[in-house]
Amino acid sequence: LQQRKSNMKRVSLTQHLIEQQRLHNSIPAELRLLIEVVGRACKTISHAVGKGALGEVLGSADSENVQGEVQKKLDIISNEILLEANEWGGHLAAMASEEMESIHPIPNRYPQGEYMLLFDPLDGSSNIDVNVSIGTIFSVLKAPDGMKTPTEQDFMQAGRKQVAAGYAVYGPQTMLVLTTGNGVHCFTLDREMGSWVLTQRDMQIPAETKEFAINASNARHWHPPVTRYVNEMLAGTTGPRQKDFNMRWIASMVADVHRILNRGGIFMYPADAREPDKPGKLRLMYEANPMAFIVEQAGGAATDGKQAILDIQPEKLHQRVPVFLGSKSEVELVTRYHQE
Ligand code: AHM
Ligand code: MG
Repeated sequence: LQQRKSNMKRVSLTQHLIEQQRLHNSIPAELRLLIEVVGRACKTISHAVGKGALGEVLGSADSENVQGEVQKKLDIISNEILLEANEWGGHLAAMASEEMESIHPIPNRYPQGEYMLLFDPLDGSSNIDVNVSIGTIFSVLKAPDGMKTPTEQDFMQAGRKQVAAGYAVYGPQTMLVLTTGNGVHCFTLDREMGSWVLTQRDMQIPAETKEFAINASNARHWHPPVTRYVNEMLAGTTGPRQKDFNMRWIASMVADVHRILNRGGIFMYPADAREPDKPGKLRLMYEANPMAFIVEQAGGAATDGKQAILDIQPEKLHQRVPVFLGSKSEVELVTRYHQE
C-alpha cells in the first residue's frame, strides 16, 4: 500500500514539462519533445555505461576527436546514440557535438524543426574505465532562421540565448538535471520502470560554502588571482578567510557541479600560463554555457574570471573558456581578484 501511495504521487518528466508549460508558457510541444528525446537517449547511454566490461564498451577507440584527444569507445557510442535519437523527430534544425568537428544538419529525408542541440555526449572521459561518475551535458538554442538549414555561424549565440540546458549524471543513481529558464529541477531514473521521476524541485545552491574544486596539480601554472584565491582558502582559520575549507576534485564536471548544486561550493577550471592562446580546458558551447545556465538558475554565479559566462559572444564552435562557477559569494570574490 505504501508503495502504491508513493507511486501515485510520482511526477514524471513528461508531466513536469506539461505543468511547466501551463505555469510559465516556456516549453512549447516541440521543445518538450526535444527534452524527452534527449532524456530517452540518456537512458540508453546510462544502460551502455552500466554494462561496462560486460558490454565490451570500455577502453579507447582508434580515433581522436577534433581537439586531438583520444576517444573512448563510450564517447563514440554516446555520440551516436544522441545523433540517432534526435535526427528524425522533426524538432531540430541541426546538432553540434564536442566529439564532431563540424555541425550536423538534419538530413533532408527528415522534417526540420526550429531548435539546435549541442552536447558533450560523455563528459569526464578519464573516469569511464575506472567506474567513477560521468555524464552527458546538453544545451538548446533556437535556430535564427527556421526556414533554412543552419550554418556554424547560426550557433554563435551567447549562452543567455539558451532555451534549455541540462545534464545527466551516471553515478550510483542516474539523474537528469534540467532548466528551461524557470528554476532547476532534478529527476532520478527509475531503472525498473524506465522512467524519469521528479525528485528535487527548484534546486538552490547554498550561498555560503567551505568547499572548493580545482585540479591542484596545475598550481604552478596558475595566474596570480587564482593562486591568491586558493592560497587564502588553504590558510584556514588563521588566514584572511578565517575558516577552514575542504577540497574535492572528481575530474568529471557533471559530478562536481552536481555536488555544488546540492551542497554548495566553487568549481574552477582556470586558464593558466602554459598555453596563452588556450584558455583553460573546458568548452564554452558544450560545457560552460549549459552549466552556467543551470548554476545561475539555481541562484549561483558563473564567470570566466572577468564576465558572466552567459554573456560571452562565441567565436568558434569548439572554443575553450576559463570557468569559475558555484556559490555566488565565492565566484564574485575570485572574479574581483581577476579585476584588481
Ligand atoms: P572531457 O570532456 O574530455 O571529459 O574533459 C572535460 C573534463 C571535465 O569533466 C573535468 O572537469 C575535467 O575534464 C577534468 O580535467 P583534469 O583531467 O585536468 O582533471
Ligand atoms: Mg567534456
